[in-house]
Amino acid sequence: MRITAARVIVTCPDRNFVTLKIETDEGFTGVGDATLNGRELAVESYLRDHVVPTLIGRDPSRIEDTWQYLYKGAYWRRGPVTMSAISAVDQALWDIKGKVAGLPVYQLLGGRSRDGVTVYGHANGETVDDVLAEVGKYVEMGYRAVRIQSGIPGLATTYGVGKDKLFYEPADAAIPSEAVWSTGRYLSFVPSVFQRVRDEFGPHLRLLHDVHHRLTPIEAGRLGKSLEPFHLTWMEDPVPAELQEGFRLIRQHTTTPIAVGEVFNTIWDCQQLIQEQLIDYIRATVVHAGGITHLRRIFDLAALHHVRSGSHGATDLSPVCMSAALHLDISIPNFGLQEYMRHTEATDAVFPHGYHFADGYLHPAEQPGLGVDIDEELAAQYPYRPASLPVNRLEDGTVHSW
Ligand code: CS2
Ligand code: MG
Repeated sequence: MRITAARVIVTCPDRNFVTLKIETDEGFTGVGDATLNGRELAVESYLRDHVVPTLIGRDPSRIEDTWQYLYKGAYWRRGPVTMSAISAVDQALWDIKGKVAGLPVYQLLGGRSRDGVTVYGHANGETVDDVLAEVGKYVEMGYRAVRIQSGIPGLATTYGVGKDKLFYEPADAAIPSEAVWSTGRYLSFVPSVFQRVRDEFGPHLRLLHDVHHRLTPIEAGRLGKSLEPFHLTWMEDPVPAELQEGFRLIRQHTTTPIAVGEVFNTIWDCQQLIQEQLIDYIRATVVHAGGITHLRRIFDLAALHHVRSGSHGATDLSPVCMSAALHLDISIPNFGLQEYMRHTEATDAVFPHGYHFADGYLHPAEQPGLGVDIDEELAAQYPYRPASLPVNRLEDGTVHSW
């Protein structure tokens, strides 16, 4: 079998997505997500101008070889643009392999290790009362784990607290909007939010919180310690992770579990964090971390060191990525949690998929391959719209987030 064509499709059904579709001479096709929030067209160009020409004529069954060719062959290794492009090819080749075998991809990865993929949703609101009402809705829908984000008194906006609820989208303007941040106001307020949530929902609902890289290690240690009475499942992205050893300081001060990795794109971004057991959950995901082939390598390393998976699953990761993520989630031994922010109806229509939510779990598609596709005619009705993630400043105007 040979690859005969590959197309990069950019579409904006309520938000931008970049998708690679590969065709073969035997009629099998595969899809891969290549969306990089706010930098979509950079990946589109990388794929169209530099990757697609090298795919034509290639044997689609050679997944590992193609991964190594694109990674080592480029000379310029790593980085989110490169790794998202490689990931899209990798996903599409796994999709084709599954279709050729007549099996869902999770069967090629060793089969099920569990019955369903436990997911968490996002309860966020401007006030604690709004947050409590949102948590109630998620509990009603059957969720077993909920991420809690609240507006902070004295701050006009807070990243992670959107106007929309189920479909919250942080990329909001062509030129980035700017928000003001105060670590002092944040640290003194957050514990009271979790106190109210535990008071109302009891000890068993799993609770999570995302710090969005806003703190230093010692500040994160203080936050983790102040949240210990509310036994969170995890405190996410407490500090930026370029300096992996920074996490040692957090670990010395708190038993609140730590999750990190949504911006990671290779195993080298987290090898120290994992090997020194400085984190509890690794949040890298298929689209930004080199596809199923490379993410499985990260999860295998994590399994040796008591670290579980907790893949990123915000709305900027398309249903193609979610499909691929679920095949990994259901099969690996050290699965932890999967983030699940629901896509809008328009997005779901452009990407028909076979996975479904029931009783707090996502269930992977049972069709051969990834079990997801792109409706190209419908996609063409939603042209690209520039949108960027916001920039954060301290009250004195300093650009923040370390
Ligand atoms: C967040 C995301 O889902 C999360 O954990 O951190 O909102 C993230 O900021 C966006 O996906 C960035 O594209
Ligand atoms: Mg996050």
